[in-house]
Amino acid sequence: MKIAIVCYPTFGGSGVVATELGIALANRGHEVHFVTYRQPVRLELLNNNIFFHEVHVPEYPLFHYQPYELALSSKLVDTIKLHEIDLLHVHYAIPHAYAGYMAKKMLEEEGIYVPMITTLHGTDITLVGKHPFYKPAVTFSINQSDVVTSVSESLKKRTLETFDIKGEIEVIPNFIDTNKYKNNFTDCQRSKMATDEERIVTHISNFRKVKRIPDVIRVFHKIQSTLPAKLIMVGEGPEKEGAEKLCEALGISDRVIFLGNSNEIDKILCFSDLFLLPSESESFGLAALEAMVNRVPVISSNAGGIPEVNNHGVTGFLSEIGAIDDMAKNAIAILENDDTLETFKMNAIREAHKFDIQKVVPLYEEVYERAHKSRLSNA
Ligand code: GMT
Repeated sequence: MKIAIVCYPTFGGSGVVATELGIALANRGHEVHFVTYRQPVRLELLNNNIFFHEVHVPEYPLFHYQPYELALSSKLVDTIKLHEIDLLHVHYAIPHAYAGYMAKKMLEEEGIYVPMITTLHGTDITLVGKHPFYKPAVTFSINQSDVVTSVSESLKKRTLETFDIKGEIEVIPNFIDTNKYKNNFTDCQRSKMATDEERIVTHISNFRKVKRIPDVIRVFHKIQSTLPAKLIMVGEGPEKEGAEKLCEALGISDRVIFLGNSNEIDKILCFSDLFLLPSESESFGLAALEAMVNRVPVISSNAGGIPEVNNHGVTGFLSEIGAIDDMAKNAIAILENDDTLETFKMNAIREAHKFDIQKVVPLYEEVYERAHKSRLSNA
C-alpha cells in the first residue's frame, strides 16, 4: 500500500511513534511518504520504500502567522496525486487532521478519494485541542476522519468526554521494537556517569509544565538523601532553567546532569536504574515504555494512560500526581536492594514486550485495509 504520513518531526512522542510506524511499514513492504516541515528526528532515509516531502511555508510580511495548514494541505494534494497514494495517516489532530481534511476535499473535486486515518496522541486532546479557540475545528476534523485511533483507553475516554464525537475511536497502543534492544546490555558505559555505588535515576521529556519537572528534582532530592545516586535529565524545554535553579537551591547540582536533547536515549537508559515520570497528564507515556524495554523500572504518577503501561508493584510504582514523598519512598524501596532492583528490571523488560512492534503494527495494517476497502466502494 502507498501511505502518506503527516507528523511533527521533533523529539515529541507523537512524531517518534509516527516515524517508527512508518519505518516498520516500509520494512513490511509498504511505500511510505512522510509529509512534514523537517526530516523527522528518528528517520533515516536509507530505505527504498521511504520518501520525505518537505512542507515549505514561504514568509510573507502581510501574515502575522504563516499559514502552515494551507501549505501542508497543498503539499498533500500534490504528493498524493504524484505518487498515487492510497491513504493518509495523520498523527496529532492539530492542525494535521484539519489540513488532511482540506486535502481530501480538494482531491475529491478531481475525482480522487483518499481515506484519512487520524491518530490522537494526547495534548492534541487533553491540553491544546479542548481550548475553546480550537475545539470546533478539532471536533470537526476528528468527525470527518474515516478512522480515528487513540494511543490508550484513557485518551479514548477523555476524547469522548471532551468532544462531541460521532463515530468509533479504536485504541491502538504505542509500541516498541524489542528486537533493537536484544544485545544492548553489554556495552553500557556506566562508569562515565557514576561510581559503582551510585544508582542512576533518569528523566527524559520535553520539559514542559505538564511533565512536572520540579517533582522530578524533589523526588530525586529525597532519594539521594537516603542512598548515593545521580540524576540524568534528558531533553530541552521551558522548564529546564527553573530545574537547574531548583537543583542549585537544594544543593544537589553536583549530582544532577542535564544532557539536553539526545538521539542516544537508549545508551542513557542502558545504564539507568530508575526512570521518573511524575506527569500531570500523559496519554500513554512512551518514555516510560522506552525505559522499560531497556530494563529500567518506572516511578510515575497515575495520570491518564500511564497505568496502562507502568504496572503498579511489578514494573515500578504509581502515585497520585504531586505525591513526592510517596514517589521517593517507592523509588528508595526499589533502589536500596540489589535483588529487588533486579526483579523490577526483569519485570520491566518482560512487560515492555507486550507492546512489541510486531504485535501492534498489524493492528494499523488492519485499519488501513478496512479504510482502503471503503475507498474502493467510494470510488
Ligand atoms: O508532551 C509530550 O510528551 C509530547 C506529546 C506528543 O504528542 O508529541 O506526547 C504525547 O504523545 C505520546 C505518543 O503517543 C504519548 O506517549 C504521550 O503520553 C503524550 N503526551 C501527553 O499526553 C502529555
